[in-house]
Amino acid sequence: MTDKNIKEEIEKLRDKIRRHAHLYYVLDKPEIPDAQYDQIFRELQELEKEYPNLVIPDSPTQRVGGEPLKSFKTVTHKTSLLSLDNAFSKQELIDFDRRVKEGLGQEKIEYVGELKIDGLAVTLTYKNGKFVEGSTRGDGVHGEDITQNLRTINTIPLVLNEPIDLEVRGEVYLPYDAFVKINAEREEAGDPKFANPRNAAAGSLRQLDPKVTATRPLDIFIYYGIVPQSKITTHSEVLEYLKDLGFKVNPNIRLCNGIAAVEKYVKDWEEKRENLQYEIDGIVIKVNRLQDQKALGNTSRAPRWAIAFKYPPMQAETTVEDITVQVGRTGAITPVAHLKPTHLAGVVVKRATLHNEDQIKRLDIRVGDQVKIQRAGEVIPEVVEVVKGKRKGDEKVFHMPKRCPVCNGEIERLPGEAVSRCINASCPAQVKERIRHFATREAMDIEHVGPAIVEQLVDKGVISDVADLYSINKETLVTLERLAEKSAQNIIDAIQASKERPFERVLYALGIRHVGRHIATILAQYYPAIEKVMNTSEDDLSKINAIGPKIAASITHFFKQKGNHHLIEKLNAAGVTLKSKESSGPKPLQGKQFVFTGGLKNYSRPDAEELVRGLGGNASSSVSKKTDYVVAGEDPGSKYDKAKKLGVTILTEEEFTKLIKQK
Ligand code: 1X8
Repeated sequence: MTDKNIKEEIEKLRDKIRRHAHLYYVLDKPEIPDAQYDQIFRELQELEKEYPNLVIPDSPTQRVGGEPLKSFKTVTHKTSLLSLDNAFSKQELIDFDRRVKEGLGQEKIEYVGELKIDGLAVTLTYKNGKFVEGSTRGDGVHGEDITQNLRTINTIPLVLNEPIDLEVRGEVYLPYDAFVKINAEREEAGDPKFANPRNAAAGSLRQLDPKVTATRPLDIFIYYGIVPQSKITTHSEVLEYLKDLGFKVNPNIRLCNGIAAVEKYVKDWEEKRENLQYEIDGIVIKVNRLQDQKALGNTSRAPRWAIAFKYPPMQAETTVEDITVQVGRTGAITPVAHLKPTHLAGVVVKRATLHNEDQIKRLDIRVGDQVKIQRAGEVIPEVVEVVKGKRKGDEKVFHMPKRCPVCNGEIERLPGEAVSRCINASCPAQVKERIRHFATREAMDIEHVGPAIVEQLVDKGVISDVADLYSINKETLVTLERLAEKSAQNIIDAIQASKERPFERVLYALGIRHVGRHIATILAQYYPAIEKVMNTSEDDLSKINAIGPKIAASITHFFKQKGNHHLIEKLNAAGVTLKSKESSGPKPLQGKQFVFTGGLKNYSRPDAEELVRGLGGNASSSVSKKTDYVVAGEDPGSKYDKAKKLGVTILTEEEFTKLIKQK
């Protein structure tokens, strides 16, 4: 092939991929099987690998690219992104309609009704049909440049069907199923869960590393465009045109002739919204004719030609069929309501947390009650109210058990605490939860050792603590239900491999209350061996900025227990890593000059400087050409500007943590 032919071949593949990606992601109507699409995609990747000079940024293979950013650039929006006025009642809708009619001197107005997506507003700029910049709404005047992250969203076209200049606005969101999955992973990893899909989407868009964003299946609906098309006279035509250009526009749009039709649309979606695969918090109503929009204009905050009707939080009514308690890893007893299955916000709900004893008393929740449940952002819905009018009289008052339902051990509730706990550390429920936690990916990462295996091993008395894992043999494993010899060997190998996990993982895996991964990492930095952690005092621990009194007390409490001393001995005998790897040879930050500026969240200034010195580096207070790194915390001062001027590498606190963790 000649170079020209190859270039043509590559462009043909790109066009083909764009077309099928649009069919698949935007229209949800694929014409070819996934495998075939993957095949074409790989073909392009291979050609581009062979001819790297022909790679262009708009190629479908180049969505995830670029290095992690140090921070987001601020951009000034060409036209401000206004917010919307809200309406909370039918009357407020009628008032809006009256203002519009008076403003325009018309009898009846044609409106467009659209769903109000509960996500993050963004604006996308295209030049000559190419996506060149995307930013957050910010305060409406200034936003953050998140182009790299937006490029990873498959429903945002990198190239439009026409080579035009254009600005569009839309809402980035995370579908429920992706949200549920991400939170399950985070829970397993010991990372804090996102409270709702909106926060998860925001967190994903604010990643400095686009590779992380690319792992989150974010999506977008485009709802507004400033288009260079003189023939278009209405907003609904704008939306059609945006669709033709390749954008994803929400399909649930309705033309409403007059405010009564709008009311109907609002009412219809109040019920139907529960079946959507994404969260909406209301309806947006817009005057359809662009000329009318222009005539009405804006107030300083919001357009006069549009309004947002806000729905109340999503609730459902169902019956409490039973109340049971769950025993967690630390013995915490959580009452759970078992519900008659009901749809709420896109998922079938069968359980709701009742939090604790006091909450049940406060709301007077009884078995058999008709209750209102609400998913106010939380993943697990909660009971918010009992429908007392529907009581028949045979509902049963719930009493917290006096003894643990699993081990029959004593349950204790300390004064001032809301939580009751089973105080028997060898309670099988706790034991199982602790072992499960120990084996999770983010802890000791023991593949194949999931909840079902742990359940069997504990029930059969093969293991009763995490250290016992290391003495399991294959013969015992093959006696377990549904376990072939090959799988048994895999489990043994995975357990053995986990002995090599770094010390901070082990600290996290022990399951000390309030010690998540982050705290475990900090602990391992300050106390590079298990004896050091065991022998420290609450006072000493509290001197570390990230460790508050609650965490410090929990750590010392854990290591005061005889059983835990014994556990550590067993882990040690098994050969599990119980100290940080000695750095051999020159220290990893030898000779590096650090300057800290601004407030750090997880370290005091002296702590951070001490960490740097421990790794062979140096910390000083002023920036010069000799400075290697400036670590910029919150509200950095003039040192930050100076570093920028001198071209010194600037790190965020997160990047600093990453850097010292790598070393
Ligand atoms: C915000 C939103 C709008 C629409 C949907 N979801 C939103 N979150 C829409 O127009 N369909 S408009 C809007 C705004 O102008 N602030």
